[in-house]
Amino acid sequence: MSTDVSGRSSRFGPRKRIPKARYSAFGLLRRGIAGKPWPPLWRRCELAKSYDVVVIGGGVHGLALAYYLGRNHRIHNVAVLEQSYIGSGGSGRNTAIIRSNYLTPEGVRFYQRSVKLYENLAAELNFNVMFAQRGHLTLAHSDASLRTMRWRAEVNKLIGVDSEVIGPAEIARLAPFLDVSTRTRYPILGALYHPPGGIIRHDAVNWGFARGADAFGAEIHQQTKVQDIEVESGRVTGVVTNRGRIATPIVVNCTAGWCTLIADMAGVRLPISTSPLQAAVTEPVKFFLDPVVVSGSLHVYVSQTDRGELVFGASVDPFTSYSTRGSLAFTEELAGHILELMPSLARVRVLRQWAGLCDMTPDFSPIMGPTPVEGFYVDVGWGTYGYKAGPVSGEQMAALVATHQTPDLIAPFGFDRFADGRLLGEKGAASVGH
Ligand code: PYC
Repeated sequence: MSTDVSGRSSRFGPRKRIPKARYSAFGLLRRGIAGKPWPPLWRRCELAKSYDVVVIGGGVHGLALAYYLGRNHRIHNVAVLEQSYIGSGGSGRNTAIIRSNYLTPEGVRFYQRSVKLYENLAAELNFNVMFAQRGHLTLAHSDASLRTMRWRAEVNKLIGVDSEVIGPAEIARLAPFLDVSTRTRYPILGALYHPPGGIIRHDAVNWGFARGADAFGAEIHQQTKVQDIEVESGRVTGVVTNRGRIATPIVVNCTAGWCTLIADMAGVRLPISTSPLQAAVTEPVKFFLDPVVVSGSLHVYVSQTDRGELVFGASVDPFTSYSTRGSLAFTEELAGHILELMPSLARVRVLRQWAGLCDMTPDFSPIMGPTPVEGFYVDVGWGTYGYKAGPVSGEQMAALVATHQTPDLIAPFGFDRFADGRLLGEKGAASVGH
């Protein structure tokens, strides 16, 4: 008899897969001619009385975890609980940038694996996630930031991640609309160029993982809010939701924005504070910007979608809040900084702005792994980096849940590092200053 994740009775059977309609040009043609609609991506299920694993949070992390539990470990009796609709939190609010040009060796290795998984994700999930590896430029406007770029480039290269420091002439070749003259208030001295970086269609990633997780048996429960986590004699026994109680030996907190509130329910206090991060999108314009452009000193980043819209972001708001509303102060400041970089955008109109919530840790690195409460795991504290890590954290957390062994790739990010003083400072790899 095989053992289950709690090491008790076995309910994990052989690999199980619910057949899904295959997406292809031929399939599209066939259904178009026959007038046959595509089936729903995932099932709607009644909430069961118990699950082997309960994942809290229906964003890319929770959905990827459910997918890899089924795909890699044959753990199918899984519920993903989402208080709203899937991808309604950070997974649908981020600016969709993917990269692995981090500062610490631990961070670079981890995100390197994530980029690899993202590269193959469309084929893996049979879902077009539109990953466009158009390159990523982090501009340096001072000697100090140029020094950090060189440091990042060296760490990246040692680990096998393609990054190098380039000068203004090469920057102008890659992004001709940037003002690389020395007449500006913050002249561009150089940049960290990271060719594998790019942008992705974040909703497609969420839906693709949801469909994949469903195919491996996981149940996705939207509009299901966790109200309490039951702990007896130091171990998890169940979860109370607005739709009833669930018995389970394993709960994984994959939430962003609400991660401290969920952890508090299990009696685990996280060293995290939550702040909004705002973003905006313009009307579509003719395609002119290939790479993602980031300026830490000017606190902006910009990319152009395949449809031509410019997507902008800035640093996190300088206060803690759960608000996801945009503010005029953000738009004004953003516009001022963008025009310093690309004066020709002066007449482009902003269509929409919004905010997501970022859970900031003291060292700007996430917290992944077990907690002092047996059966209660966390995959939280992603700050402004969460979306880049969706597939890899799902894959690695699934291995941890299934084997009770912390995989090497995530071992440095454990909850215990704060007590042990093993911080992993990734502030220098943030897109913008904080
Ligand atoms: O780390 O690349 C990044 C990023 C962009 C927006 C938020 N984080």
